[in-house]
Amino acid sequence: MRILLTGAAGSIGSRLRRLLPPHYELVLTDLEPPADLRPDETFIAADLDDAAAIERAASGVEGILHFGGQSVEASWETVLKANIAGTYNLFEAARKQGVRRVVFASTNHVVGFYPRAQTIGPQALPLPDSRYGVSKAFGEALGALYAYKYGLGVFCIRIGNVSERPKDERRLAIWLKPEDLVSLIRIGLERGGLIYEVVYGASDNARSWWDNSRAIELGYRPEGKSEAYASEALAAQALLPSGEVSELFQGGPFCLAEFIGPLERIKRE
Ligand code: 15L
Repeated sequence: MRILLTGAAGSIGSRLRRLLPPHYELVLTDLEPPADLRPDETFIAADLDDAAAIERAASGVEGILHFGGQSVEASWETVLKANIAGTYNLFEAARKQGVRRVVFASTNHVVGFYPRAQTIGPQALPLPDSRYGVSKAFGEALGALYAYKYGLGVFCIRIGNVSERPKDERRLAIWLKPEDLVSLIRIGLERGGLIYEVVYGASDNARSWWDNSRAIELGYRPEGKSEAYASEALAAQALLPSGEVSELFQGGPFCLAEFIGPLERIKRE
């Protein structure tokens, strides 16, 4: 399968360039080429805000992995351009070019304001903790529209935190081992009959806040277990500043940024 990867120069994109080639023929895109682009890699420079450029990049591919755009909180202008207009351009390009599947990199920050004490599934109403989280909720909704109206297969992954090992207490609950992300991507691209799904991008984490049974039903078998890193993650946590808002909610520091309170107003059991 020939697959377009947006955000190829980003941190997850860079890992995927290393992990996906045994499975797929990749076409890479981003604003600028990755610094370590190899001669055997295909790269097309394109701004997500430029609909025509994205459509050209999507020509002749069977699937798109949409990992491009803004990946943390930013000004409204930035989020609007990169993640609202950009994601619209991406889905339009997929529709016009007859792309069969889109895997959308969503985020845990779509549901960041759920308390850590609550276990939620993919049907939880969005409670975004940032403009960035709102833009990813928009992307999930847009994916549903293109799946139901225009016949695409769309797989949204609410990614926790992708890294070699979980970095702190919060990441023990939401860690996603890079190889497990590849397993989810393969379900999104290859699973027969897929119309529209939302799953959580998390490994087999004992402290998880998410019910990921839908992903398991679709064939996901995560190999990463964050508990193996619990002592080092908790030691790193002890060095971080503590705070009620960032420790109460799933989105952590994304909830705290710009939070004006009072906390009692939104505290839930
Ligand atoms: C995200 O959505 C970000 O892209 C990533 O940089 C991390 O901040 C991650 O969430 C997280 O919640 O740890």
